[in-house]
Parts: sequence; C-alpha cells; structure tokens
Amino acid sequence: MTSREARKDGGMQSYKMLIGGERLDAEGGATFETENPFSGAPWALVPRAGVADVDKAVAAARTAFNNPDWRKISASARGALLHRLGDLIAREAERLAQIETRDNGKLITEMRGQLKYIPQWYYYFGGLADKIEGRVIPIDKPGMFNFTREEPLGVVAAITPWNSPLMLATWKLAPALAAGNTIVWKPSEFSSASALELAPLFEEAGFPPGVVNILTGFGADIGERLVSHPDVAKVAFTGGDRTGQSVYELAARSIKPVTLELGGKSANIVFGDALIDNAVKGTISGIFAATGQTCIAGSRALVHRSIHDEFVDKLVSLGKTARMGDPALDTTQVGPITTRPQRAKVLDYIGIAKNEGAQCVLGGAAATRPECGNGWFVEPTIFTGVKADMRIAQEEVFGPVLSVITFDDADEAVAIANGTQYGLAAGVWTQNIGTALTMSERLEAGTIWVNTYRAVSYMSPFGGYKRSGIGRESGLNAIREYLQEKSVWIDMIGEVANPFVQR
Ligand code: TXE
Repeated sequence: MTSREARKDGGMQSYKMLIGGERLDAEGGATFETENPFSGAPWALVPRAGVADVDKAVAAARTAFNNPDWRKISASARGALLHRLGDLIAREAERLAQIETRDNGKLITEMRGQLKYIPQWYYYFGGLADKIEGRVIPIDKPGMFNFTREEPLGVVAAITPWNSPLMLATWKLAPALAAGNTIVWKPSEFSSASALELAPLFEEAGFPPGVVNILTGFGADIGERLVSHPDVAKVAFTGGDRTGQSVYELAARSIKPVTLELGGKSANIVFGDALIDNAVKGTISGIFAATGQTCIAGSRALVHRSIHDEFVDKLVSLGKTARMGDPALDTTQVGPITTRPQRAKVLDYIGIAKNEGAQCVLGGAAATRPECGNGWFVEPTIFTGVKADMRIAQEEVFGPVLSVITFDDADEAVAIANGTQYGLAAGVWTQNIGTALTMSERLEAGTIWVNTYRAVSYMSPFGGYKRSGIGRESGLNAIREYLQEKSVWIDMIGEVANPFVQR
C-alpha cells in the first residue's frame, strides 16, 4: 500500500499486510500503534498478526513456490524481476526514506544514502540469478554419469530488526529471491511501515502473488509459529542474541538451516602510530552514527597508552559538537533512540558503567536539549578507565555509549578485542602495514576495517564469528545460503548390477 492508498484512521495512517498478493488485515482485525521516536506520538496503525495469519502467509508462500509462474521461469527472467524491483525502489527512494525517518527515527541523510544503495543488492543478486551452475563430477564409478543441481530451499522466513529495516531485509530478500525461494518477511514491530510501503512494488515489478508476503506483528505472538512452521524451509534472522538463540533452538527442532546476525561488541583499536585525527573521526563514526544502534557499532575503543590522553581529549572535543535533534533535518547528526525499551536499556547500561567505576567524560544521561523535544534521546556518552571485564565492555548496549580501554602492546590489544563472546567486526588504526596485516589475521571477527570503519557493500561478505552469528550476507557466496545442492546419478550402461551389492 503506498501512502496514497493508505487509509487514514482517526488521523492515523492505517496499513495492511501483504499475503498471497492481497492486502489483508490480521484475522480478527487486531492492530497496534507504531510511534514516531522524535515526537513520541503514535502515527500509524499496523495489523497485529496472529498464528492463523502466519499459517495463511506460509501457505501463500508455499503455493507460490510451486506456481509455474515462479518455479518454471528462467533464472534470467527471475533476475530481471529483481532488477525491476531495484529500479522501483530507486524511484520511491525519497518517499521510503521519509517514512523510515518518521517510523524509526533514523537520520534522513542516512536513509537517503541507504535507499540510494539498496537497489544495488537487487541488481547484484539479480545478475547472479542465472550464473548459478551445477557441476559435472568426473565420477569414479565406470558407466555412471553424475551431476549436481542447485535448487532453492522453498519458503524462507526473513525476520528483521528495527535498526536498518529496509537494508537488513534487502540483504535477505535479494539473494533468497535470486535463488528462486519464496518469502514470508516479518519486520520488527517497531519499524513495520517501510516494509508495508514496499509491498506494492513487488507486484509492480512483476513478482507473482505470494512470492513475497509481509506479515506484521510481535515476535512474542507469531515468532514461534513462523520459525517452527513445517512448511518454512529456512530462517534468516537479524536481531538480538537472546532472540537469535531461541530462534536457533526452535529451528533445530525441525532441522531447519538458519542464517543469524546477532550484533556485537566490536573493538576499534588505535595504535600509537595511527593518524590520530582520522582515528578519532572513525571512532566517533563507529559509535555515534545511527545513534550507536548498529550491529557493527565500534563500542569499545582500545587505545595505546602512549596516545591515550591526546586521543580522549580529541574524542571528547569532537563528540561534543554532535548536533542532536529532529532526524528529518539534513543538519542533524545524532537522532533519537528508536524504541522506548531500547532507550531504557541504554540508560540502564550507563548506570551500570558508572557503578562499575568507569569515568564518564561525555554525556552520561538522557538528552534534554530543547532541540530534542519529546524524543527518546540519550546524550552521546564516553566512558574512560573501562576494564575489559566490566559489563559495559562485554555486553551489547546498542546505543551511543563508547567504552575506552587502554592497552600496552599488540598482544594485549588482541586479547582484549577477542575477549568477548561476540565477533562481528573490528577496526585497526595504524600506519604500519605489518601491524595491519597481523591484526587482520589475529582478530576473531567477520569484518576487519583498517584505517576506516563502517564500510559495507553488496559485493563483500558480512557476518559474525562466535556468538555474532552464523552464515554470511552479501557477496557472491550469500546466494549459497538459500540454495541446496542435489546430486543426480545416471547409469549409462543400462545393466542392472548385482542388487545385493552397493555399486
Ligand atoms: O530485538 P529482537 P529487540 C540487539 C540490541 C537490542 C536487542 C533487543 O542489543 O538492544 O537486540 O532488540 C523478532 N521468534 N539488536 O528486542 O527481539 C522481532 O519481532 C521469532 C541487535 O528489538 O531480536 C523482530 O522482528 N522472532 C541487532 C526481530 O525478531 C522474534 C538489531 C528482532 O527483534 C521473536 C536489533 C521470537 N520469539 C537489535 N521475538 C543487530 N544484530 O543488528 C522477537 N522476534
């Protein structure tokens, strides 16, 4: 439903889900309000799906998977659909960016950048759709011909979070569709609007009904049914690690493959020989961009003792300049926290860090500046004197809170950086190529940035080591997460071998 088609209900926009090509309310008509994190006010009504809606959406996706209009079209034609979708998202980019800013408080400048970039995933994986080839195996059995086919899995449940809703959904949808699967997409209850605004574009691009279904509602109501549904072949999840763990446990019961991306506690490691002003900017960007609500947030700055004081002075000076306020303004640099519970969690962690004895050198409280209005803001916050084993240095805060930890040599930096249960990303700031390369090898993380931070691309694999996740998104191999390999044997001789002996 585009905003033009959206019904207004008591001044609030009212959305419908997308199931089997139809725009539907939840069974029984349940809805919930979605709020604007800057005004603190509800602005739209979203269907609150129940178990019956899950069953309906999965059935629609399963029917679509067997529909020859999808199953039998050529891989090139499937790729062309993805290309068209990319073009339509580019056409609607500004509108989608505005909706996201209203619904989840992301900066409009960041959303414009993301919406401009998202089509590339559809172009890239659309281009890949007809380049997935099986193999002929030079098999060791005389008279036998053996080849492989790469086949889609079936219905993929894509469960996505609120922090970069369209981008993180795209990372799942583009490869899954390119591989020929069908989708039930459950966006976060905190950011469903952009997903529902995208819904008509699937039809306009030419995807048959039911290939993409969008089910809105609460994880607590429908998560379990969706993950354990016997007709769901795979679960692709991005979210918190506890939810991820329960999704994994549930998927295991029905032996389903999963892709999990579960956040981190990434270290930005600054060596004594680093270009200090660049490292300061990279560290600030790593923790305050997107108000720290990114899985890749560089929430620990590991700083060599020789430059610690100069580095912290510069960090605080730059951090102080952050312009907070209305995320819809081009000039705003730090927006609100997306959800009320998340704001409470961030403030709790600030309290925990203070009680643990960390020194707060910037921020450290809810923001009450006039330009923050009634929004759910937290001041950009920096703690120094943090010890590697403190909770603030071990647990994901998912907000604008940086912990600065001192180190004396590379071995200690590696031990601290690797000393959490997570392993999503790490930054290394040095001018020494040897240090850059050895650190890239020694750090246990799925992405290493050297003298930069927060770069991602549709071409490059993204995912976690250790508790940060399973599987990779983006890059050539990501499509393999949505395919299964079949081995086909043909006897070329036509002689039936001894039936009592394995051939
Ligand atoms: O995430 P949830 P929340 C981290 C971050 C944050 C914490 C909690 O630390 O503070 O997670 O955020 C759906 N079965 N990240 O509570 O619950 C839910 O509806 C199936 C890191 O918002 O993980 C939503 O669609 N699904 C992260 C999705 O899971 C369930 C991004 C994510 O929500 C479910 C966001 C269930 N039982 C938060 N319960 C990252 N990796 O970037 C909930 N969901």
